[in-house]
Amino acid sequence: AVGEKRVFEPFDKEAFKKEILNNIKYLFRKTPETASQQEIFQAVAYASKDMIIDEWLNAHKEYEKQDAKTVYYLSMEFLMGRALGNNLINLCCYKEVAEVLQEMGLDINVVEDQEPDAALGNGGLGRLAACFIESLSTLNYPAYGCTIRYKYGMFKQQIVNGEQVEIPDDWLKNGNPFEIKRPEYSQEIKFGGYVRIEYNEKLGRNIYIQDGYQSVMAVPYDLPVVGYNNGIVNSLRIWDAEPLVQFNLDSFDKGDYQKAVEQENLAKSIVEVLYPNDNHYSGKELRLKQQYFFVSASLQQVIKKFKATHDDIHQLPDKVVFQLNDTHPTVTVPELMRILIDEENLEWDDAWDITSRCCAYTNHTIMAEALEKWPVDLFMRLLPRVYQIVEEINRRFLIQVEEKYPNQYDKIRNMAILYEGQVRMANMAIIAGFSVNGVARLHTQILEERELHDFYEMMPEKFNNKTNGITQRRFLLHANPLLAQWVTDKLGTDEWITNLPLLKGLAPLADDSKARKEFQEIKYQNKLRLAKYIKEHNGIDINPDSIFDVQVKRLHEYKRQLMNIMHIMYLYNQLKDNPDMKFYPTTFIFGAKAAAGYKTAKQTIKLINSVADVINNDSAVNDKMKVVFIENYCVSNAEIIFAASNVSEQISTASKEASGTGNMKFMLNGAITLGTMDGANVEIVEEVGSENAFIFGMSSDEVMGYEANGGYNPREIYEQDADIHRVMDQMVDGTYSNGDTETFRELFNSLINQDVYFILKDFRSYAEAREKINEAYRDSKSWNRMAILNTACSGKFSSDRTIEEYVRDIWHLKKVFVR
Ligand code: 26W
Repeated sequence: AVGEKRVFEPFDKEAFKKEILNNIKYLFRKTPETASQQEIFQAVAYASKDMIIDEWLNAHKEYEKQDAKTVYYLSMEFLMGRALGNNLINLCCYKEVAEVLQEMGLDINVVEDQEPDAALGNGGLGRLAACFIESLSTLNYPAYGCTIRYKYGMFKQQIVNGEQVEIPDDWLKNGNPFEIKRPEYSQEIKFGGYVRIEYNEKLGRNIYIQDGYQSVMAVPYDLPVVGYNNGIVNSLRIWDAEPLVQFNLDSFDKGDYQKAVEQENLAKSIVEVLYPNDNHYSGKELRLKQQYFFVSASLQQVIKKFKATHDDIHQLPDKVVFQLNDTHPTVTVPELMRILIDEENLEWDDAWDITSRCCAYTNHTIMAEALEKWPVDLFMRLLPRVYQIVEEINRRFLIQVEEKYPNQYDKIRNMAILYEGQVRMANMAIIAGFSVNGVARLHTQILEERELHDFYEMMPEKFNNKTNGITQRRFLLHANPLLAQWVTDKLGTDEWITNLPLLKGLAPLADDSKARKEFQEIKYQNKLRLAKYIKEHNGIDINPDSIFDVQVKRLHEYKRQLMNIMHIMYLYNQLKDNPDMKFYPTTFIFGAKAAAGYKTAKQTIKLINSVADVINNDSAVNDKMKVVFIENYCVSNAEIIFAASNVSEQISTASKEASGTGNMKFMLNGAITLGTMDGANVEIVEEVGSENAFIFGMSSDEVMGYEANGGYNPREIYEQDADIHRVMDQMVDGTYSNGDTETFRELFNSLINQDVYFILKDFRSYAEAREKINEAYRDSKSWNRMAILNTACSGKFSSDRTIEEYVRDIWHLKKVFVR
């Protein structure tokens, strides 16, 4: 068993039980019999935190002793999910704690279910950050994740009358047992005002002073990030905002009162809520405030910490690296310049050299609407001194461009930071940093050859690829204990937990009929678990013997959930016309949140639920197909869903999905990819072999070719393909809207006029691939063979591999060992 392998102190069950009982008593004045489930969760969480604290202290003592270089992963989002289960797993005492709880008459799954998800993120980018810091700890690297302590995380989704309703996520309402407040590291953050210029005799130059500003206090809380069985605990540092001066009730000074109210409001508003936009920029002032708030706080703290033990600031790049998770924290660049010039009194060239050797940037999307371009007037008003520095960075860069490409104005148009009244954050990140990376091979190639071609041509040495990955500790060991145990038994070792490529050793079992039976039985048990979840949460009965065909991810047009549901409408027509058609029973499962203001996405959710309503209530087809929309798709239910899936829908328009990481979680759990040649799907197919995946649709080159010519004519397909015609018409003839013809009109119009994402164009090829998959499932021998091979070939997609590549090529960290 996993826990027996604990490298450090053996786990003391009796002591742990006592600790839980004590916590129940001293925190809540209760007994296990009278405590609520939430209180029991808290008692267990605090007991586990006590196990973490020593390792946390120890690891940091060792970092300081070795003066180890540290990566600061700066991200507006960390989609952590629940902590308890994973902390216990990484402390190697999950089984033992489960036993302790059982002896107390408690079920560990029920206890875990009391914990709210820490949903400080939207989707892929935020979950990637969470996997990365977990891998960093497991691989013994000193690291901090830095972000905002949002009062409200990603909204909870309810479906009412088929429509998405957003419920605030009050995740801190019962407190957070794992966090520790660190008021001693508070930092003042200044907004607005103006810049006063003064001549300084000693420096022999002008100095710049921000005056008339408003400020807030950034107060950090630390969350432990436990490494797997290695005694390393890093921190996720989440910044809260507090007013600088507390209300002084004795003061009758009106000015003070006014100021106190303003500061209170500013502090409250900054950390109030996570923006629920994924892949869509909306130039909101408050968002820029959030960005500057957590970046400035993190940088100020890093510099103070560095200076406490070093006297030459020029050595900063030897000890510190900032990884910018997309452009959201790019204000790091001018803020670090500001600190070095205004506070450390460096000259520009010195400051620039240090800044560029400390900053590296990751690009996560080529979607044009995701690009952050702040209006200059807004930027200047909010961050007057920082803006001056942006201007100077831009001015100096354009001189270089002019030197290298005289009179080539297209170069300036493409690469300038300041252009047409906007501050283009991606350009600043690329120009300033020493590294620019994409998140899958195809994505990086598109960046180099197209989106960022001018930059690539000018500074090719900065560009590199880091194909994304996922942590197997959460997405196999915790999410799928049955499969995890099977893998350990078959490999005769549990070393895959920290060395995922060892899964390759399972490949021969694909040809072993006993192993295939076992694998199938595990999948079946996981399908029962998901069926139970769906029954409890959606009230729908599903058939565990049916194919579980699953698309779970953010709702976005480019991800083409619409193509999926239209194909289900098409299948339904076929089954109605031809009841004896050969068709293996299938449950089509969706999970997706739409950004609150994204109308097309919300209409798509409505369409999926409306189709589900009709189909699930039609007894003529119910033994063959069902459609389920799982409410509130999030990290905690994702773990249950991946484990239970047979088919992984990865059907984005080729070139649009930078990488995808859900695709990897499905693969790891033995689901077969039905996908386009997009993002990391390309590398998944390369690993598992094209005979073990179902690939369809246009290539990224074809897509980009059409785009260069202004698209294609979808109306032609509508006119010529009778099946598509019928499905399209059913969107607007009331079939799925109780006779109303307008509910889905906009979806219909967008398809027939533009079809920006080539849904009609790829439809036939998708239909063929789905038919093949339906056919393939009948042959359980070959299906389970494929499924085992998917798990066996998923070793590349561990975030451990990704992190080792970041360390080797970008961060240059050294492993730190404790004890
Ligand atoms: C400014 C609004 C905004 C918010 C979030 C713009 C862009 C984003 C993210 C970059 C969107 C995102 O999550 N991208 C996803 O990143 C994953 C991790 O690299 C990839 O696997 C996904 O393909 C990519 O869509």
